[in-house]
Amino acid sequence: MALRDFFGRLRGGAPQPTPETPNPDPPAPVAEIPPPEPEAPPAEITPPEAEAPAKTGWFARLKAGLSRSTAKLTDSVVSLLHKRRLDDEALEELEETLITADLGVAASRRIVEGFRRTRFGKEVTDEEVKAALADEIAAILDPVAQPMEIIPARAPHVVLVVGVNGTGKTTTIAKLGRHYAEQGLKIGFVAGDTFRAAAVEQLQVWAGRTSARFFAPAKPGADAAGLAFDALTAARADGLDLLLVDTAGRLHNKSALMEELRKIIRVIKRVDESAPHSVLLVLDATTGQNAVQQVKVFKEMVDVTGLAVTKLDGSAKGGVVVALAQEFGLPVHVVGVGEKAEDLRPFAARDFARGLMGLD
Ligand SMILES: Nc1nc2c(ncn2[C@@H]2O[C@H](COP(=O)(O)OP(=O)(O)O)[C@@H](O)[C@H]2O)c(=O)[nH]1
Ligand SMILES: [Mg+2]
Repeated sequence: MALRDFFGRLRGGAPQPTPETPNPDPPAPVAEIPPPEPEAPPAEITPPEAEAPAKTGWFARLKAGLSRSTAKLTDSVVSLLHKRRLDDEALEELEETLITADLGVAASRRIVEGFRRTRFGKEVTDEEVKAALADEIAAILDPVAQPMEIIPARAPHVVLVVGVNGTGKTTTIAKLGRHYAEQGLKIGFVAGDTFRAAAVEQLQVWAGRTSARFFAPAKPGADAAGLAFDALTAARADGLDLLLVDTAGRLHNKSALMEELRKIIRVIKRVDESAPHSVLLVLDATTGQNAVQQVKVFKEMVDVTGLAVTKLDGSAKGGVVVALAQEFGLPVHVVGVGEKAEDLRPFAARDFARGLMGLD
């Protein structure tokens, strides 16, 4: 029986879900993975109306979260095209504006070509511009808006979570874990970022709240691969459904990180040849184009199966999700618009595109 839920498809052996829930060369130092550039603090987020239906509440939150990106994008596009005929010059300026809003060269070109085909020589109203942009963006996002498929019958389904430090790996593990625990799955967290004591403690706190089994390193800096091996062995013996494995985001250089991640995968495969079943790369939207660079770097290291994009609430660079979709075509499973567990949500192309353009 296939059971669909918010975050993805749970297949086979899911224990009673709630009824309603439907480029760089290898030796380059890791320092070359651009670190997040912190932006100014995010605008205040209005919490969803308690009475409002879930979808409306969530959409309002997404829209509020994207408001800084929306302002950056729509203000410039609207002032650019206001009462102006869509001629070659206007379209060229539109392309530049979209690139500036982090949509990337390829996606910006594609969007402008769409405008050229359908609206060349016409004068368009501000609302038409926004709606048309939202449609073009949704068309780019649609193929990548795919839920993460969790198959509890794999006992456990193993998700390896990778990404640069500070992007939100540990928080995302905690939020995903809580969600699936609520679906009735037996969860385990593996604190594979063994060098940072704070990272281990952070995950332990979440494990306590979630009633997840927690697998900690024997001592700080203990071998992450050994930990993953022991954790998966125990998880199989205990009949866990889902094992979420945290990893370090930065070692002293890129080849060390690659070696570590590959070693974790190698030893996991000794316990279950089909694992890891998902390799989730977590990206921080506030880093804009650096996120694009991070995908390139991590794709060279491991077989990334999908993306989570966090901190859309704090970013004016949410347009980068469009660049990621166009450039890599990797599934975007979930997006984060805040620090609370309910702020991690499945990625929906049309909602995101309309939210980004400030439309309802
Ligand atoms: N505003 C906001 N903060 C987030 C989001 N996701 C994670 N964070 C915060 O980002 C910081 C780094 O997250 P963490 O999970 O420790 O990153 P890690 O180093 O990749 O494990 C923490 O303070 C999180 O609370 C999000 O979607 N929105
Ligand atoms: Mg962490």
